[in-house]
Amino acid sequence: MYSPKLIVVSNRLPFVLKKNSEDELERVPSAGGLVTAVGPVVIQGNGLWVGWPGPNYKSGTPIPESSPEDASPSAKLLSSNIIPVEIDQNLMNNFYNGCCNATFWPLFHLMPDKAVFNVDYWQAFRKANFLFAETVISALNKQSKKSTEKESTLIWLHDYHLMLAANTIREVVHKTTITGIELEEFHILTAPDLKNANFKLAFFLHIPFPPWDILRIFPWVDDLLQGLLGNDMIGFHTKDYCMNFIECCRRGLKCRVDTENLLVEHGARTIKVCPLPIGVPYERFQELARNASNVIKEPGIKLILGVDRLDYTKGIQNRLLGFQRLLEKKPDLIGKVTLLQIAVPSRQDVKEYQDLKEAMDKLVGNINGQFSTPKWSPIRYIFGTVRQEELAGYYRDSDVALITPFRDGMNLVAKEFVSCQIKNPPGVLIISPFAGAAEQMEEALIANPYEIDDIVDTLIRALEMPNDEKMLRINYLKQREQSQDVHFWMKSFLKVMGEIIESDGEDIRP
Ligand code: ADQ
Repeated sequence: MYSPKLIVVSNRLPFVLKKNSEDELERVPSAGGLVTAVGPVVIQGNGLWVGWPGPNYKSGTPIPESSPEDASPSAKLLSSNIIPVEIDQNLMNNFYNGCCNATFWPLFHLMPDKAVFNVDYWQAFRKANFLFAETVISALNKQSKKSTEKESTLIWLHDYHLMLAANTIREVVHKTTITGIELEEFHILTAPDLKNANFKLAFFLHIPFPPWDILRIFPWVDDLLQGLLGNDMIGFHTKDYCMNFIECCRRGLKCRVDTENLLVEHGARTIKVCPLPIGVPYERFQELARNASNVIKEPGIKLILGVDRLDYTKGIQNRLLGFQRLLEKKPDLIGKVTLLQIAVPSRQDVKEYQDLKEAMDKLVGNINGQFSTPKWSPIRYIFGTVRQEELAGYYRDSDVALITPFRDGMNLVAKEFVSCQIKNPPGVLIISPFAGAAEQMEEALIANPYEIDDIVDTLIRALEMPNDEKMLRINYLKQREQSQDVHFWMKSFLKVMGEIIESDGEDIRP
C-alpha cells in the first residue's frame, strides 16, 4: 500500500480556536467525516494538516494541544501536525463569504441566479489560495529537508475553497512566474530549495461539479480550470461530476481528453480524474446507535426525520410543504405522524441564509398553526447543533428519513441514517435523485424535491411499506455502507495515487 507523507489542506482545520474564561486559546472540535478518515493517516505517518484555525488565531501564536476530555477524532492531532494559515477578517469576508459561498456554492449547485459575480471576491479568492499555497510550500520545505530523495509527499487539497492552490504551488516550486497575479499585491514568494522534494498534488471536491453550460457563466472560468489542472489527480463523489469536469476542460480549455480512462491532457501533463464516493464511519455510527438513549416518541405516532445544515440547496422548505400537503390529503394522519426537523445554523452572516431562517420559522409556524391539536403538533423543529450521540438516537428511532436536496455533492446524513438502523422494523430512506448519494443507494425510495406531489406520494409509500420490504431494502443499503465506509474511501484514494506514481514513476519536475 502506498504510504506517503501526507500534507492535508482544507480551508478550516478540524477544530476552531476559541478563547476560554482565562482568555487562553483552546480547541473546539468540529464534527466531520474528513478528519475521521484522514486524521489517523496524518498521525501515523507524522504528516501535516494545513488550514485556518478561526478568527481568534494570530500568526505566531502557538496552537494548543487538545484537552484530555476531548474525545473527538481531531483530538489526536498534535500541534506539531498542524500548520495554521492566518487570514484577516477583510480577506475572509470577500474570500469565504463572498467568492466561496456567494459565488461558487450556488453556481456549483446549479443555481446560477443566486450566484454573485464580483471582481473583488475573485481577487480575494486568488489571494487566499496564494496564502494557502505559500503555507504548503513552507511545510513541504520543512518535510523535504528531513526526507530522503525517495520519500514522496502527497499534498491533498480539499474542496472548492482551494481550487487555485495547486497551480500556485507548482508554479512557485518551478520558479516560473505566477500567471496573471500581480505579485506586488501579495507577499513576494521566495521559492524554497525544493530540489529534494518529491511530491504529488491531489484535489477532492466535496460538492457537485456543474456542466459546462453552467460553469461557463463564471467570468474567470479559464483561470479556474487551469488552477484545478495544477493537480495530478482530481477526485469527485460521482462519475457524473467527473464527466462534467472533463467536458469543461475539453470545451473551455480545448484540452485533449480520454473519457474512457478519465484523463485530461494539459500542457505536457496528464491529469487523472476519479470518482471516489465518500463514506461514513459505519462502525462508529452502529455503536452510537446501540448506546443512544431513547428518543421521546409517543406510542402510535410515526416519526419522519430531516437533518441538514440550514442551506437553500437542501430543499427543506419543499420538504415541509410536502408534509403539509400530506396532512391535507390524508387527514387520518393528523395526530399520527410527526416531522422532526433538525437544522444546524450555517453561514449566518450571509443574507441569503438569514432570509432562509426567517422563511423557515414562518413556514413551521404556519403548518403547526394549521394542524396542531391540544395534544399534538405536526412539526418539531430544532435549530441548533446536536451531538452525534443524540443524532444517532434520532436516526435509529425514526420511521422515515426524508432527504430532499435540490442538489448535494453526496449527503452524509443519508449514509449516517442507514448506518444507525439496528431496530426491527427499520426505518425507510427517502432521497432526492439530485444527491450524489442516490447514485449508490439504489434501494432507497426516490422523491423529486421540485415536485411536491411526488414527495407526498413517496411519503405515503414509506409510511405504508410492509416490514419485510423495509428490512430487505435496509439490509442492502447497510451492507454497502459497511463495505464502502470512510476508511475504504481513504484506502481507495491512496490506491489511485499509488497507481499514478507507479505508472509514471517520477515526481513533479518542470
Ligand atoms: P454538507 O453540505 O455539510 O457537506 P452533509 O454531507 O449532509 O452536508 O453533511 C452534514 C454533516 O453535518 C453530517 O455529518 C451530519 O451528521 C452533520 N449534521 C447535520 N445536522 C446536524 C445537527 N443539527 N447537529 C450536528 N450535526 C449535524 C458537504 C457536501 C455534501 C458532502 C459532504 C462530504 O455539501 O454533499 O456529502 O460535504 O463530502
